[in-house]
Amino acid sequence: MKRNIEAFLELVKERNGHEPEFLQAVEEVAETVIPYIVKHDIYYGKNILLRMVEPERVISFRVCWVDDKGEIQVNRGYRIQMNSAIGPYKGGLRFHPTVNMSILKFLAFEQVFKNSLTTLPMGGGKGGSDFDPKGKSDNEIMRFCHAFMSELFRHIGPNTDIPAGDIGVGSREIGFLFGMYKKLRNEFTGVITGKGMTWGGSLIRPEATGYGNVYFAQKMLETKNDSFKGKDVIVSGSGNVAQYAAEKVIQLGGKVLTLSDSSGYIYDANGIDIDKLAFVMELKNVKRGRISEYIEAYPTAKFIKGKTPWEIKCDIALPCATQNELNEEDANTLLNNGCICVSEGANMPSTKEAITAFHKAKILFAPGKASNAGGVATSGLEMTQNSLRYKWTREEVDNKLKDIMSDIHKSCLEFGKDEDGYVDYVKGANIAGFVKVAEAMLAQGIV
Ligand code: NDP
Ligand code: 2IT
Repeated sequence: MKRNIEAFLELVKERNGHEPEFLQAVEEVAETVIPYIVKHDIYYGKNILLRMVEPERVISFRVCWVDDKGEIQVNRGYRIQMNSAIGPYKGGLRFHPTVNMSILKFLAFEQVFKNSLTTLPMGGGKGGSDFDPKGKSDNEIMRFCHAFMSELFRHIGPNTDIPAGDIGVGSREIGFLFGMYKKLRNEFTGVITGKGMTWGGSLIRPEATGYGNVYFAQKMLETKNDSFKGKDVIVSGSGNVAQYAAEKVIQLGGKVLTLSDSSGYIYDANGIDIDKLAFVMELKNVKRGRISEYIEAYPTAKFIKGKTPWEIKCDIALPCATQNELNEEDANTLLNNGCICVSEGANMPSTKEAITAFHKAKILFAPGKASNAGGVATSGLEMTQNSLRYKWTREEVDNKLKDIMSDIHKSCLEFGKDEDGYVDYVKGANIAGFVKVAEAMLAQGIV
């Protein structure tokens, strides 16, 4: 078995040696899925995983735009159309200076498994740009988004590829992107998700990733007859996912102690309550400020510059910022402090070594492709409402989201339970996600 996995990874490394994040994501899947393939004749010898690690299509393009000083700026735009076996390509757009092929291929690869887990008919894709929205004016953001869409529009469509938000792409950017798509195509379709409530967006989509992550963690805690009530919770990030994860934790009776951004973290020993969270939302989403400004409003809290929040003692940790933000040392600190549950809101926030430490300690650990799938699942619900030209209520969408997270949890139990009863949610999510895509690929032949 070990040899099978090594031989596969050697081949993938030969082709993608310069893409560390992509290789990291592939390695994690290969280690759990190859043993399953070898045991099941219908998949064995069909090179399904080898086909899955090669994107169906990679689009890379130039994005030229003019900044407020009248200078011409040039950025790179991408869309990775990874796998369309079970539905049109679906996945977010990331605008961040670190965006490159490795980051987007890892995200697109993860998205294929995640979307499969949602049970909705969505293939996987991801895109974005090395454009940095930080410090840009609204007009600069608009000009960039319009320029980006003036090329991307040829490659997407409501039945082909449906982008959405991710880091650096929120409701403001989605508006500008949609506006240019509509103008160029002269049609109003649900080609992007995360739209505003008055023009085709779904209720609960802004909340969905963060809420979904907490619903998933709740399901994991229930297996131990436990809950969020009275728990100390640390959250990283202070963007879309972190904000709504924090909101749901507070609603369920947990105490949120931290939030962060790329400059450091804030620690509020009294807990970040709903009023303080409203302050953070205004600070981040409207004023576009830094998390350090929290301590100006709440001076009893502390700002710890240049660090991540994992050193704070907690029961539950929700990493909701970015990839590889939690390493082995952080994992050991969390474990030594008595942490019982880690549920990933971000994509691949824990390093491989950190996950090994969590598994060794046999705590509850959920990989992002399972626990953050509520965002894309609700995007799927937005697509359905757009096709039906209909709008479900907040409660209807929230109930569907809860059901989907509960179903994903069940799938993880089905495929992830070890002989000693410990649930390896990484293995469970990878195999459950794989099976559905593999069946579709087998049925459709060599294409
Ligand atoms: P936002 O842009 O709204 O927020 C990102 C947050 O993460 C910010 O607080 C940002 O801080 C912080 N961050 C970003 N990069 C770094 C870095 N290199 N080091 C430290 N902190 C960093 O993005 P989202 O909340 O939407 O996304 C967060 C994570 O969740 C990502 O991994 C994304 O892929 C994942 N995700 C998002 C979904 C969605 O629906 N939006 C769905 C599923 C997963 P700063 O402002 O300083 O950059
Ligand atoms: O990583 C993700 O799942 C997202 N950024 C959301 C994708 C989507 O299509 O809603």
